[in-house]
Amino acid sequence: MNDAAFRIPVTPRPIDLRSDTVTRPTPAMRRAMAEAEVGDDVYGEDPTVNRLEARAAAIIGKEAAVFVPSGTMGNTIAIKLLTKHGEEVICDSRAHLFDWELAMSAWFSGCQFRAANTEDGILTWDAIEKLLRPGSAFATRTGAIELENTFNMSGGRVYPQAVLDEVCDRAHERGVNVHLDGARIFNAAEATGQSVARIAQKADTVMFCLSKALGAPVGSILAGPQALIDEARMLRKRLGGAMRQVGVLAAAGLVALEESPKGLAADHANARLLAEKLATIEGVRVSPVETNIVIFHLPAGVSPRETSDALRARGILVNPVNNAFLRALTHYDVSRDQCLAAAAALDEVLQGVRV
Ligand code: TLP
Repeated sequence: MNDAAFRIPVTPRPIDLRSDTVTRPTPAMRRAMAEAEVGDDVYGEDPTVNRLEARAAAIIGKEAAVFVPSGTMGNTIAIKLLTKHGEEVICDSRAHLFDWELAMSAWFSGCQFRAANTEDGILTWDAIEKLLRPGSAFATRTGAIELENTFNMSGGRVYPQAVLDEVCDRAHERGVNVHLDGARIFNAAEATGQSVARIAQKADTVMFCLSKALGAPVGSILAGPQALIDEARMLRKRLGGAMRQVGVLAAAGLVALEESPKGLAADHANARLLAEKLATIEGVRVSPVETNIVIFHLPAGVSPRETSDALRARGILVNPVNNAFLRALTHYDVSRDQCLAAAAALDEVLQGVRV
């Protein structure tokens, strides 16, 4: 079959900036999926999954890796692995794991979260140290620290490597584990020029998503020491996340791992362009853009929900995060021109509001 067979016709879509999760698989992914060699992965017999896990472990620089259906499941398993029931986990108060995963980690691990407020999602050792608890007759012990890189809700901010390294080193001196939610770690690597392995080097476990900026249709990776990943397989099964001939998905993940990082520079340039244009609109305030996420505030009194609805009517999808701001993400299914069109549409909508 030639490439054209894998170019699935789709009805024209709006300019979708709601997330980088909305991408559709590339022709190369669809071809790999159709041709994937498969087996029963619960028996460890799916050769494509085995290849993906080995390749992912090598790229992220950990001993072993396991393919999980979602980032949420990867984070959930990591917290369970790194903590004992009843311990605390320190994270940022806007961390995905704390704010957007329906308290799943607390539910599954029996942990309580001690969340710190930061300006930009970057947790420093100074902030963490104040919240650490060694465990006593009166206060439960801190079992793990969770860091998110890039940090979603501050606009894809990248951890300075020295801050990340220091948190891991100091935490380990205190016998505390560190989990890195690296859903978009490849964006951090693109922004800093560091390898993903160097970024994740000192974290005990790292989760990254194939299905966000890398564009695979499904799946995330949880990586860490072999013994922990062996246990992670058991926890994945318990959560109902062990799949059978899942090489059809892993095949897309392999293409995403090898090919998609090459496109991230363009996504970041588009995000910067979008931010630049939005910032020229009267009353719009844009957070600093380091990767592919643009967070912007509207002029005082203008509703993010109503603005989102007005943009939708013009074929532009952008989600309000709350009553304060909206979030737009660039990815390989949006072009430079579509970013310009989105900014122009917002300008038009806000002019209507001002009249
Ligand atoms: N993030 C999604 C939404 O859930 C908000 C998005 O559109 O950005 N960690 C981080 C940092 C994430 O941004 C996400 C998803 C996850 C974990 C969870 O991944 P999934 O959706 O695969 O469970």
